[in-house]
Amino acid sequence: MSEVLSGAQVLCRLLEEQRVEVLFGYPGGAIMPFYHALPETPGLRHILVRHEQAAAHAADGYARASGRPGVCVATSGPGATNLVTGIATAQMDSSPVVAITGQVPRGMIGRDAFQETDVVGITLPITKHSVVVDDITELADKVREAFAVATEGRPGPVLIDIPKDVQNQKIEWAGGAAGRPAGAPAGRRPPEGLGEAVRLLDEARRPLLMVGHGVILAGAYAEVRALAEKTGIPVITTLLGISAFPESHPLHLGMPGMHGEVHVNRAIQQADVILAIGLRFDDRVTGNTAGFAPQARIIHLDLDPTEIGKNVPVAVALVGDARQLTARLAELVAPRHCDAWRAEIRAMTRERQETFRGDMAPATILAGIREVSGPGTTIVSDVGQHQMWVAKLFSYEERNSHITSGGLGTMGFAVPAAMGVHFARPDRPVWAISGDGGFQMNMQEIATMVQEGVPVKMAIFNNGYLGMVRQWQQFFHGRRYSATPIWSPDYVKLAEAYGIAGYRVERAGQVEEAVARAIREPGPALVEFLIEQEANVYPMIPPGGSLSEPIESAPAAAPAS
Ligand SMILES: Cc1ncc(C[n+]2csc(CCOP(=O)(O)OP(=O)(O)O)c2C)c(N)n1
Repeated sequence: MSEVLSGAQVLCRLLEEQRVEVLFGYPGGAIMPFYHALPETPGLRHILVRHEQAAAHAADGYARASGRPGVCVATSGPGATNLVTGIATAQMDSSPVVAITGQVPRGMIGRDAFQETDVVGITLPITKHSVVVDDITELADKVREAFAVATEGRPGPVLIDIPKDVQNQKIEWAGGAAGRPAGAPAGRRPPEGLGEAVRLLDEARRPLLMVGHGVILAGAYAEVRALAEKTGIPVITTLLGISAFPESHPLHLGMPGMHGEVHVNRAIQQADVILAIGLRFDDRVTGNTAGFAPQARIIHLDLDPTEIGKNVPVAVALVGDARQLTARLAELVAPRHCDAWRAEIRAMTRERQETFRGDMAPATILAGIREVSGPGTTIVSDVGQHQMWVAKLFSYEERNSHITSGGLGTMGFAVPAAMGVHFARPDRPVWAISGDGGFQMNMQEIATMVQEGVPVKMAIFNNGYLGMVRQWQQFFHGRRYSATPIWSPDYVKLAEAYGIAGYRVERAGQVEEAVARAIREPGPALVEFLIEQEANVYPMIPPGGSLSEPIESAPAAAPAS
């Protein structure tokens, strides 16, 4: 049976067909037909954000937490351009976001019409795929293709731009008869290197397993663990690989790179074989690649062949699904222990150098949150010093329980992304942890949470500075704190203005009670932690430096060059 529907109505049907449950968006002129049709589809829950950037981050958070595509919607022009940072964030971290934008009517395109921007042009370099729907007859194929492209192979964002008159065009619609385009991933190279990889791993004396976001995306948790346990190879988790492997596990070493622990980076520098699964050797992980892992032969397992050899030379490439390939490796490698090597690494471990004035050490705050919130809590962090503390000082045991913007390093990510995480896992507690800078970038989303009853708990690590930039100024610019002191409103009063509970914590003894009260609130709640203003993150590999040369304490003040 067929019926005559508008493009906007067809779009709603297609979203239902793709099993979309929630959309994050903001209306405007060029997307009005879609918003007119939306209430006819009660299965689609729309969350009205307060800024389109937040819609994209929320869709991204939803996608990361659920493994399913997250959807955001905006109008043309400023609505569409406001999505851009969120789309780029999703692209850098391989997150399947589908962005739907309204466009001016086809007859107006190219005439500098009101609120016209070439959003397809703008987003081409930051999406997997970006298309205009030129006619209603193309709508179904293009929407289905968008969902397929976003999720298949290495996930990533896709943008569909739909002119207003196409949303209003009519078509005879016979339901989901038109099949989903095959969308088979491009020919994958067979894993020729499997035998060689097994040989290298079996013969290695100082092997390491480095685990990245690809392990979470592929759900290869059990396979990675089986491989590690069969061989005793120590496991390093990158920033986006955190929570791919339980941190209390005796084989877990920690995070590598710019703010990685000394023993982790030293182990990399000493390793003779590194098996890297689902990671892309970001410069924050490798430091200066010329000095990265100088003794290691690298086995790189990744779904995306273009990642192989991009940043570091690779001895063996394994291109394909992390789950299947890791399972094969785990079957084929010889059982062994790496006790001597692990003892060597233990001997490289340094006492933490950080000292905090007062008792509001980040570790104390995070321990309080962990203690009171319990297992199953998802931590969504923002970008800066607190992001590194949250990565290193919280023990992640649950799979995929740590979410952050790694590749783009987008301040303002945490609060809206945490909203998306809540919709993906409504029964589990979610904390958004931000600095006072990043929080002020998207704090308008408190209103969204109040309106929609989203019980995300927000923590602000308030140091009165754009802390990470201030730290660089302290270390590398002779303490010239240019444009980094940052004023904040009274967050407790801000919370009050939004009608939510807000707490200020100034002493370690207050942490647990404030956290417990925030958790008891049925809706959103906010806790501000006043931390030492000039606390630093240690150790630190200076930008462009080698992993062998960490800074472990503040340099004496010297004039900037
Ligand atoms: C959108 C955006 N603008 C600028 C930066 C550069 N940046 C990186 S960390 C940082 C400071 C963050 O300060 P805050 O949010 O207070 O967190 P803290 O480092 O103090 O924990 C800045 C400005 C960024 N990453 N993202």
